[in-house]
Amino acid sequence: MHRITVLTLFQQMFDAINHSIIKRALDNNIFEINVVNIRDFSKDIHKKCDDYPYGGGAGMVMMVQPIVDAFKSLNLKNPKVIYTSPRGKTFNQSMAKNLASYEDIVILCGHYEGVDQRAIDILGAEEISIGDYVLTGGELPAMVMIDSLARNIEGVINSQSLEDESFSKGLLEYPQYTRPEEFEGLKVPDVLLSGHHQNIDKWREKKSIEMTKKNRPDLLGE
Ligand code: 4G1
Repeated sequence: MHRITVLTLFQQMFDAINHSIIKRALDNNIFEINVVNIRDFSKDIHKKCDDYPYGGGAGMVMMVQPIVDAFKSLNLKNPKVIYTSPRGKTFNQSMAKNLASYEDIVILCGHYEGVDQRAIDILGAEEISIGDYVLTGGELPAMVMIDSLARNIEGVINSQSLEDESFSKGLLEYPQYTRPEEFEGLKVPDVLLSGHHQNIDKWREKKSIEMTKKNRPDLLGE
């Protein structure tokens, strides 16, 4: 069984995962998500987990002791440890596939100005970012990574839908339609109703290439 442990100050944010399609896989014991509240490991009477940065500057830094104690309490043998961070390499599908190969993953979520560097060093964490924008914490990035890696675990979703996805071909997806055939004067393209599978495949590939040229020319090396 795959196990993902999240270290966070905002445990309730992870309730959202239990309402996603990943829920079925959790119910089937394919993997388990263990959300640990770093605050439970604070030694401060007020459960304080952040402090002023050495050297000055704005904001607060998450303290090393509660994080390291939370991690040690897990008693994991050889986990893959990730720190969600704008300093990391940008997360992509091949990283999602790679993470799905680990039995034990720990994800540390930062808040405020981030965590004390010694926590990253002691946990041996790899820094991974979900993209270039400012966020208030690493919880949403952690959930993005969990959703994405979980669906690459054997048995979570059917293997055909995994193969069919756009990233496997390096192109964006073609447009999809479902019933009705006409809505507010807009018709489904004739070819999709033709039953001619070769023509349908050709049309879809043409649309994929058009879409990729328009929105993601970088995927075509352009
Ligand atoms: C400098 C974005 C700071 C943000 C430059 C993607 C962003 C974690 C991520 C920040 C975070 C840029 C992520 C910024 C993230 C400590 C807690 C860092 C929140 C924090 C572009 C705030 N992928 N951001 N700093 O957002 O954790 O994983």
